Amino acid sequence: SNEAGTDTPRAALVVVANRLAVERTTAADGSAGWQTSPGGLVTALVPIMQAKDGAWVGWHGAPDEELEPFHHDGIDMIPVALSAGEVEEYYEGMSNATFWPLYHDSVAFPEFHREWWDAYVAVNRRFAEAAASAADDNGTVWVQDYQLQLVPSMLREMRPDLRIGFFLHIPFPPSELFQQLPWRRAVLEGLAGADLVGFQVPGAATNFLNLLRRRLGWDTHRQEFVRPDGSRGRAAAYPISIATQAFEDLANSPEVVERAAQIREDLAAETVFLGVDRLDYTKGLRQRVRAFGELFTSGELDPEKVVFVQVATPSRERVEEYKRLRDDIELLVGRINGDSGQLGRPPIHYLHQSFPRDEMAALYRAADVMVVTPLRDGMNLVAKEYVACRSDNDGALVLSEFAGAARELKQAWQVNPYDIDGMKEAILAAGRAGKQETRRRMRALRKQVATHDIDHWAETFLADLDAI
Ligand code: GDG
Repeated sequence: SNEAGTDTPRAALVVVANRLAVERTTAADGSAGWQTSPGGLVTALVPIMQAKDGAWVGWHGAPDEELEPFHHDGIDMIPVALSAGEVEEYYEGMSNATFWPLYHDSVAFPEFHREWWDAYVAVNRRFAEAAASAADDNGTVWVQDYQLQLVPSMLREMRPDLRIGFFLHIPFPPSELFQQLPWRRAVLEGLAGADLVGFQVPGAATNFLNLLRRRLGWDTHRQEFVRPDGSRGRAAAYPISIATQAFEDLANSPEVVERAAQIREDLAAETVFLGVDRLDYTKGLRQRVRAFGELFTSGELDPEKVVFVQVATPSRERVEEYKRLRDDIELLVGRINGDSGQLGRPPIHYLHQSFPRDEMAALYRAADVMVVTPLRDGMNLVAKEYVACRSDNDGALVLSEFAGAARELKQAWQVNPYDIDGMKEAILAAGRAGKQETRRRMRALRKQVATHDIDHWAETFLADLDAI
């Protein structure tokens, strides 16, 4: 049966995300095609969806283009069209210049624009409609992330038969910050349309439940909330993870082992520090680079023996704050290399590029110390990937307390990224730690990441949603 009366195939499990699970490819002969996206979420969900007759609703990445649903890799892909104006207002604006900074402790100033909000509502409705016509009777819909916070309640209204899950990949802020949002009520009601609202850490679920109680006057009882119509939902933490085994296997492949050795040879350093982040102001790059700059200038890190490699993957380059960040970082790095470098030996190797996964694995393998110091981060997968790649049990992790991952990766050298002196001490301590201590810590970290991988995350969430 198909209540919506469309030709779209009806799926038992529908995932709704800003982006579709595929990317465009161009073959050697110039013909266009699709390939499954390499990201962790897609990799984890594809087998589940193949087994469950799944459909994926998302934007295909090109503005002003309407596409028909198509089948790829055993999954029905349902493209949602966005106009160029909507990309600006719903995606770059409301999602990435309002929600993103607001939810990350307002480390950059969130902008509030009513036109952006209107576009956000309209686009969320379009995604909800697409999901409503894709889902089979009594099916399950799993909505992903901050771009689509209104979809759960919209969908609930359109299709009360559905089981609806929502997962927020980024932090959910304390009420003092959230309450700045002019559309706070709509967002809370939007999320609470889900039967299960998942967050990265328990504190985020608590923030959300507190807001439902104080702002909307709803009853809550532990993880449960009661909507005005008497129906109930749940909010809880499901810390996301990585395909641990796949990363480990990749890191142990002969090509990656060889490439890691080559990187060490090229860098010709006793100690290699590494940072890998999207170039984003939440990642604490300004503070991190400053800390390394001071360590190199003071000689506490010897620029003749130590290098710091920072991969800063290009990101959201049309958003103003990101342009500013890039300029700041490049000025800082240039200044430090100018002050402390020698011919052929810059202390900081800064790469504003993105690399294939095997190159990332080789870098992880080659680094003595991984430095992950976000000012605020929902989880941070880079920290987990580094751990997964160290089956040699070597390597030290410096990790911000303000990454969701800090709750699980307790044996890292944890730092407050706002405390530059504290960060410098931790960087030095991690760099100087003896093999025995490094290995003791790495073994414990590896145990955590091995037993809590992305399959565990997806299965736990879907099982809990199913049990509601
Ligand atoms: C959001 C939340 C949460 C980066 N550069 C390259 C590359 N990457 C890959 C990393 C990693 C991923 O991108 C980044 O994930 P993170 O978790 O570190 O950060 P966000 O992008 O901000 O992700 C975050 C996550 O969602 C999941 O819920 O953990 O808190 O902010 O996998 O390896 N990969 C390749 N080349 C690069 O140059 N191949």
